[in-house]
Amino acid sequence: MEKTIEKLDNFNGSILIFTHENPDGDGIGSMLALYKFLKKKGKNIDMAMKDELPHTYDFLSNVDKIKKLPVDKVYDLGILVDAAGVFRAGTEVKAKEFMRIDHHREGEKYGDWDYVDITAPSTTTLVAKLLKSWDEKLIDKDIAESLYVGLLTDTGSFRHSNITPEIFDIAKFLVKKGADPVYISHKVFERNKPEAIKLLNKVLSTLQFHEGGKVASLTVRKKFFDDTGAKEEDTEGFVNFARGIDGVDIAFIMIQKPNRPDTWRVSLRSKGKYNVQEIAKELGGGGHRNASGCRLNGEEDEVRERILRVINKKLKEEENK
Ligand SMILES: [Mn+2]
Repeated sequence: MEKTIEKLDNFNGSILIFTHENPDGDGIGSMLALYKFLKKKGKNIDMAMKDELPHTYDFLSNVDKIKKLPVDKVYDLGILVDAAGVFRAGTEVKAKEFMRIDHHREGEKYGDWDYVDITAPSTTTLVAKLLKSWDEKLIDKDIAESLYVGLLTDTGSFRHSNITPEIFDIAKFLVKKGADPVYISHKVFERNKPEAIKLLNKVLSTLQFHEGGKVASLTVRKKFFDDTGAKEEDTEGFVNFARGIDGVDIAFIMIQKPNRPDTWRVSLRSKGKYNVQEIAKELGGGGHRNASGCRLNGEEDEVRERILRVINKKLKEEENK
C-alpha cells in the first residue's frame, strides 16, 4: 500500500480509473471514491467502464462523470479496480502502464505499486485503507458513501463469510465520515423497478433442485427480457433467492445474454465451506469462495448439465475429504 500511495502521490500524468464489465457496487464505489479523492489531490483524472450504470447506484455523486469504454485517449496510467486483470474491462483500455487495486485471487500483476489483498471482503475496504493512510482529512461524505456501498454489496449486507472484525471498524469509520447506512440501504435495496420484479417472477418459475436439494439453479432466458422489458443488470441479486433456500449449499443462475443468445453468464454462490471458486475455475471463470462466475456457450440444457457435472465432482471430493 505504501508503494501505491508513493506512486500516485508523485504521478503527474493523465490517469484513467476503470472497473470490470457488468459493474457492481464494489467496482463502482471504488472507482468513484478514488476519482473524487484524486481530484482533490489535483490529479488529472477520468473514469470509465464498458456498461451502463445500474440504476441502483445512480444516487452516488459524480456518476455523471463516468465515461463509456472504449475511450480513444491513451492515458499515462490506468488504475484497474475490483478486477483480476485489464481483460475484465470487457473491451480495450489504452494506457502506458497499469495499476491494480483489487481483492480477487490469481490476477495479473502490473507493478510493485499494485495493491491486492485477497483476504479483503471488498475492494472498497482496500481503497478506504489507502485513502485513510494517505490523507484522512480529504475523505468527505461522498467518498465515504461510495466506499460504504461497495462494503455493503460485496459482503451481502455483512452476511457473507468474508466478514472480519476489522470490517466493522472500517464501516464505523465510514459512517463517522458521513455515510448513512439507512439511506444507503434504502437506495441500494429498495428501489426495484416494476419490470425487474416481473422478470424475477418468471425467473423464480425456473427453479430446479439437484443433488437431493443441496444445489438449486435458476435460469434467465432471453425471452424473459423481451417479455418484461427488463435489462440484464436487473438480474443482479436474483441468484440469492436460490442460495437462500433451506438445505441449499450451492446455487447458480444462468443468464442468457440478450444480445448473444448462445452465451450464458453464470453466477455461482455457496454457503460456508463450499467453494464455488474452484467450480468456476474449472469452467473457465473465477471469483471468490462464496461468489464466483463464468461464461459458457451452448444450449440451455447442455450448459446446465456441464455446470452440474463439475458441481457433482466437487461435492464428491468434499465428501471424501
Ligand atoms: Mn469486489
